[in-house]
Amino acid sequence: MITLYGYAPAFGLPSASPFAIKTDLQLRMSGLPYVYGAGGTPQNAPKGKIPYIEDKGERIGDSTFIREHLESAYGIDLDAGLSAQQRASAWTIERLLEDHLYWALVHERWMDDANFEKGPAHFFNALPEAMRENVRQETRERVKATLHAQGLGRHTPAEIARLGARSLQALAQAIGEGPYLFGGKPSGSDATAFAFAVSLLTPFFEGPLQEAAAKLPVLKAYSERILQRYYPEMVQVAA
Ligand SMILES: N[C@@H](CCC(=O)N[C@@H](CS)C(=O)NCC(=O)O)C(=O)O
Repeated sequence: MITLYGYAPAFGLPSASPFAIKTDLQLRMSGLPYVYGAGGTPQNAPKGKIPYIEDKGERIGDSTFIREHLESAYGIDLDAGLSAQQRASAWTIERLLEDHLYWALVHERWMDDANFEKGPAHFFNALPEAMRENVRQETRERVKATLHAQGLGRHTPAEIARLGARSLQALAQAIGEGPYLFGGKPSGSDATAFAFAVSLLTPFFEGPLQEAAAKLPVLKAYSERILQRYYPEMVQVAA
């Protein structure tokens, strides 16, 4: 049985991590049986990041490598029916979301004081009180340094918001009439698109990126469509 680590509801979302939401949805798309594992933290992960899975004693980190593993080990193709050009577009969309929009999301959640206090600051609640505040602030500083090294952190908040909004608009254009990214049938990159759409649409965090997402009805309709199809239990809870 496959065990998925790093997937735990937070901030009104299925998971705090869009990458964990992506992997969870790709597991649902694959139809393979799996369970959620307890204690999945970056510290325990093979690559120091969540999500990761354990399958028949093998631990695999990174959502893209997890997908590769599911497809090769179980003879699945989450992009079945897509042309070579569509597969290339799928990869391009995933890279836009995971390697660009993600960092704008991190900026909105970690660098905005109010969002940080109600969101990521709680990641450290389980630590002993004597060290909690230090680790919280050190981690926030580390995220700031990572944003600077990645490059987005060198821009002003308004510039970051502008770039992030362009990526969201590009995603909405790519979905277009839908119902899915590549027509009538969901494929692998819909998991990534869904993960980032819900992560930015949630009103839990406030800021220009959330506002930009909320202005794109295509994103909301698309997320709801995927929720209905793959997360009926959540739709029932919300109803
Ligand atoms: N390329 C990775 C990215 C995963 C990732 O960035 N995970 C974040 C949470 S959203 C994480 O674990 N960060 C912890 C850290 O950087 O220390 C994937 O696709 O799985």
